[in-house]
Amino acid sequence: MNQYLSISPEVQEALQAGKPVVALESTIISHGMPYPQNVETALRVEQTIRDNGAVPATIAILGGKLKAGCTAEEIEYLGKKGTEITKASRRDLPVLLARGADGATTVTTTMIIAAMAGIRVFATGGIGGVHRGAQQTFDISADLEELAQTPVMVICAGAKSILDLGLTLEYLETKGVPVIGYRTDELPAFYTRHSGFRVDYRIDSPEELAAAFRAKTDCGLKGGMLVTNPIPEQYSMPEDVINAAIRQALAEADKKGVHGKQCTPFLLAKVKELTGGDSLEANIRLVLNNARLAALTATALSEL
Ligand code: PSU
Ligand code: MN
Repeated sequence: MNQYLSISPEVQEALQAGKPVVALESTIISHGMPYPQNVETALRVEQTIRDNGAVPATIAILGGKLKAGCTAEEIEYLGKKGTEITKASRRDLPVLLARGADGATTVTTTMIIAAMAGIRVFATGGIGGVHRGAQQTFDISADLEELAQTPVMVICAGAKSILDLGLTLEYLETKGVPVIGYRTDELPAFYTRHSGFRVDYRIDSPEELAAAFRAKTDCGLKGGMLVTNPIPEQYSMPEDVINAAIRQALAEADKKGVHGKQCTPFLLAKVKELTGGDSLEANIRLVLNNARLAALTATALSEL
């Protein structure tokens, strides 16, 4: 095992016994929600995974260690420090580790660490993708390249339309990443169930999700699989409200010249500010919904 990886005793024991484990990211804690709702949500997500028969592994970089499985105290620390903790993507790992620093893991780095630990299923809110205007800016999230090369199933609620969802799907197609709709034919757009874009396949059960992922890895096809699970109807937001907020956020980012790794956090924070508590509530609900599906899928996978 590599000297930087630190797996919690509970996660280690579960993996050795072949029990289901679900990875969780920490950028959503440190950068995605305000304190204390971020900590409360992270702990509720862990509990949801336990209630559905799996072991949660919240992933982060702490003191130069790649942690697979954080304690409640570590989650509190990640939530309280918030944006002071570096948002860590693939390119950030070498220097953070060499310095013994902390990092909040994005979808990319959570996949990397999950794969190192032997965790195959990961639940989150939304993934990064191809930004609008990427033809000029080249702003394409490293999450897409990670999905192309690292064998982890990512269960999310789609992607926010701060991104160019059409180009994001094109990129994933080129890279050979299966995009699955869970009980839907349409790519969900995070806060809403609809985007107008079709997914590659609709799958209706955790067992079939597990079987598809198993087939992919059995054939030695590299890379992950993207499962998009729509926000439950009763928590989804009115499309006009969310689209107006996204338009305004994009216009402000453009005016301020926001770019690079600040782009996604800026847009997410602006949308939240403009939609108030409603979007936070929707965000919490969809993450819990993904955690449940991930636990059931990890269980199905452990039984194959
Ligand atoms: N999209 C969301 N919520 C998030 C993120 C993206 O709807 O919290 C976070 C995730 O951690 C994701 C990262 O992996 O932002 C992508 O950042 P970037 O676009 O800079 O690659
Ligand atoms: Mn980017």
